[in-house]
Amino acid sequence: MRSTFIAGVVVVLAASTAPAQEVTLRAVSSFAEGTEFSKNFERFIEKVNADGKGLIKINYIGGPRAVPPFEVGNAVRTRVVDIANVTGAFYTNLMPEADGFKLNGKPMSEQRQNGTWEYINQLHNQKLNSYYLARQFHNVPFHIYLNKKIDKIDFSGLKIRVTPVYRDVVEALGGTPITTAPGEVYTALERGVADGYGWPVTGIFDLGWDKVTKFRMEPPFYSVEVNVLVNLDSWKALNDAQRKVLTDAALWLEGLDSEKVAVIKAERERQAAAGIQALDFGPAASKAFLDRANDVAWQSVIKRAPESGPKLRQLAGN
Ligand code: 173
Repeated sequence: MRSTFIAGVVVVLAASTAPAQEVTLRAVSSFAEGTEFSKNFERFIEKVNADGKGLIKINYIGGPRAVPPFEVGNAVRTRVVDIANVTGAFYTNLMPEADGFKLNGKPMSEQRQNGTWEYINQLHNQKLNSYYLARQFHNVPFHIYLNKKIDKIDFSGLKIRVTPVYRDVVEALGGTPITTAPGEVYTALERGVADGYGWPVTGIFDLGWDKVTKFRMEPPFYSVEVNVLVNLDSWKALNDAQRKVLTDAALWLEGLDSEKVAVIKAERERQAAAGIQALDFGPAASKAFLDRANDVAWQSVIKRAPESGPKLRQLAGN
């Protein structure tokens, strides 16, 4: 009793006399820990914790076991977490136009200069009560992976696992979309619930999908976007020095995209070595697919976000 009381007094004194308080931010990722789309965020956390010693610290809670992927946007909006690594495809319920970010594959250095970052930051301020700290993977495209061979780019009769990223194009080409989180892809393929799935060119080995994948359809399309968002109240509560640690680390994180050129090349070779066969229908069919994929995606974004959709398209220039 007596010793507990004394310990309590000591703690209170220590807290009130501490000079500059180190702030701790709680972080989650919408992708599994240690996998392709979490790895650079995890390096970012290490950097912030090293560079920000005594000023700012990130406490990484983890991946989808902590917060389900499609709820991460809401968790950062409501400050259940302070910082999140999440793709816009997972929070289209709160921001329909987030589906349009995949249609801008310009480097972030350019997007920060031409007003795109600023506009997308405003959207996040308003709709997600968050600050758009960084966007990663602008130079990493998506593919449709299949277990049934097709002889032209037509998904009629095929059930394809999607997120909002691939839904419109899969439907436009006659497929039946089935939405799942990444954590359910393996089982859906193993059980034949899905005949294929959408996913970036990288990362299929992380969860063992190579064992349940036969084909990768060409061409690659769109542009991966995984964002680092900070709850806006958490952001405003930081001082300038703390914000600088985060901003400097964010620019460094965006710069890591340059590593992806080599990673993509190695990944395609690894897929071939694992027996995953590329289905390539030649330049004309590929161009027709890319045009269609671009058109249906913009139409869908503009329909759901009549004000911001056209603005995003103008900024993307496609
Ligand atoms: O397929 C997905 O789950 C998805 O939409 C996505 C988005 C960005 C990176 C990886 C996957």
